[in-house]
Amino acid sequence: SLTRAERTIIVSMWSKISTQADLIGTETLERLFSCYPQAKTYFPHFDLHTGSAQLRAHGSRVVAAVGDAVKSIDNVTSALSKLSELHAYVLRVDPVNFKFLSHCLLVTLASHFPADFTADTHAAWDKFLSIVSGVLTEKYR
Ligand code: ZNH
Repeated sequence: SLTRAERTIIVSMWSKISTQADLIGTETLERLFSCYPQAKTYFPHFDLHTGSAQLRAHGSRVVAAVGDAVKSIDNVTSALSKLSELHAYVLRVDPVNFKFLSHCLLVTLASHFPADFTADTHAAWDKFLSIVSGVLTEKYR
C-alpha cells in the first residue's frame, strides 16, 4: 500500500490534474491507441480518431474514475468495486492493457506537469495506478 508521502503526492497532484481532466484523459487514450493499437479491439463501436466526441467522453470518464480512487485513496477497492465488476465480467479486458493505459497516463502527466514530475512523483503515480489496475482486474477468473 501507499506510504503517507506517496498519498500526499497523489492527492496534491490530483488537484492540478482535475482542472484539465478531460484533456488529460483524451490524450492518454490517444497515446494508448497509437502506441498499443491492439487496445482498439475493445472499442469497435467507437470513433477513435483524434479528438472524436466518443474518445473525449471516454477519456473524461476514465480520468474521473481515477479521481474517485484518489478521493478514496485509503479504500480504492470499495470506491471502484462497481467498475471492477464491469471490467471483469462484462468488458473482459486483457489485464496487460491496464499496464499500457497506466503507462500512457504517466507519460501524459509528465508532459503536462514537467516541473512536478520528479522521480518520486513518477514512482508514487506508478504505484497508485498499479493499485487501481489491480482493483479493476482482481475479479477476473
Ligand atoms: Zn475502462 C468503460 C474506467 C482501463 C476498456 N472504463 C469504462 C468506464 C470507466 C472506466 C469509468 C465507464 C463505465 C460506465 O459507463 O459505467 N477503465 C477505467 C479505468 C481504467 C480502465 C479507471 C484503468 C485505470 N478500460 C481500461 C482498459 C481498457 C478499458 C485498459 C481496454 C483497453 N472501459 C473499456 C471499455 C469500456 C470501458 C471497452 C466501455 C466503453 C463504452 O462506453 O462502451
